[in-house]
Amino acid sequence: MSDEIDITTMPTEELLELMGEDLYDGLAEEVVEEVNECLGRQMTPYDVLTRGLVAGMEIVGNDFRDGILFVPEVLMAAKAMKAGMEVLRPLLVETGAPKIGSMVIGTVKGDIHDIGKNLVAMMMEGAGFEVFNLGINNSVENFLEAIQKHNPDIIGMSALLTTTMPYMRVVIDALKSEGIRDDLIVLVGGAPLNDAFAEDIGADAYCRDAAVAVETAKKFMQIRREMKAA
Ligand code: B1M
Repeated sequence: MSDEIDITTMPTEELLELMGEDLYDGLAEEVVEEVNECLGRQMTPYDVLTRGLVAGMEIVGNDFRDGILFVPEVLMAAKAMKAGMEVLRPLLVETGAPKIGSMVIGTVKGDIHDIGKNLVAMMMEGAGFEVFNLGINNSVENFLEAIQKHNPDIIGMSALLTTTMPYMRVVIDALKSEGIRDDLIVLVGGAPLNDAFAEDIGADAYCRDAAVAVETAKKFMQIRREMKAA
């Protein structure tokens, strides 16, 4: 569709709308062009991400829920989203700041959603954290192994399904059994979660989105530093 349109003369609001439509249609090449055009207009990578890609994916999510879109179409949209994110990735993770902490992050067992988790990983890197991204479908053993290997300050878990979110409790219970729960900051996120769930399973905090994850991680790191200094 965007082949026939000159995106360079299009007002930015329309361009963002088109990005959402092309993401919906799974047109990765067009999405990449539009992301680059937005960046060329001096939009911040974060704005392109949230006002373009994430907004577009929200519409995909609604239509998936309502039975208008099906898995193959959503996969195409996810591919287009990832292509756009790849353009933004170096810009979001670029930081001259010294490392302020480290994080192991993964999507829990049974769950293959990774777009939001990857976004969190990128934004955390951009904020100066060293991030070890375990990918999708992670068992307790994967998390424990990564914790042993990387000795992180933070463990982040993502779940997008109501059927997989209870697995976060399994991981936290394993941390308790291993006697390492209190050595770690445990942050959880994903669309079906909320504050009450996080509290109930014994996480330190629920993070609504990637920006909140960064803020929360920084806040907990600060508390940690103060406790160590005291
Ligand atoms: Co799926 N899917 N999906 N899906 N999918 C949802 C989650 C769903 C809500 C769609 C719907 O019905 N409206 C629904 C879940 C219903 C439920 O459980 N309540 C659903 C379903 C049912 C399924 C399948 C079961 C469908 C099927 O096979 N019949 C299946 C499950 C497969 C599995 O995991 N075992 C499935 C499959 C898929 C695809 C493979 C097609 C694809 C995933 C591709 C991929 O990730 N590589 C997919 C997609 C794309 C979605 C939707 C449409 C979009 C998710 C997304 O990427 N959002 C989603 C609908 C929705 O969420 N509204 C849906 C964009 C992303 C930026 O947001 O992931 O929320 P999000 O991440 C945010 C925050 O949540 C937070 O920060 C992120 C960035 O701001 N956050 C964290 C996330 N993780 C965090 C971790 C942290 C902190 C914050 O750690 C500290």
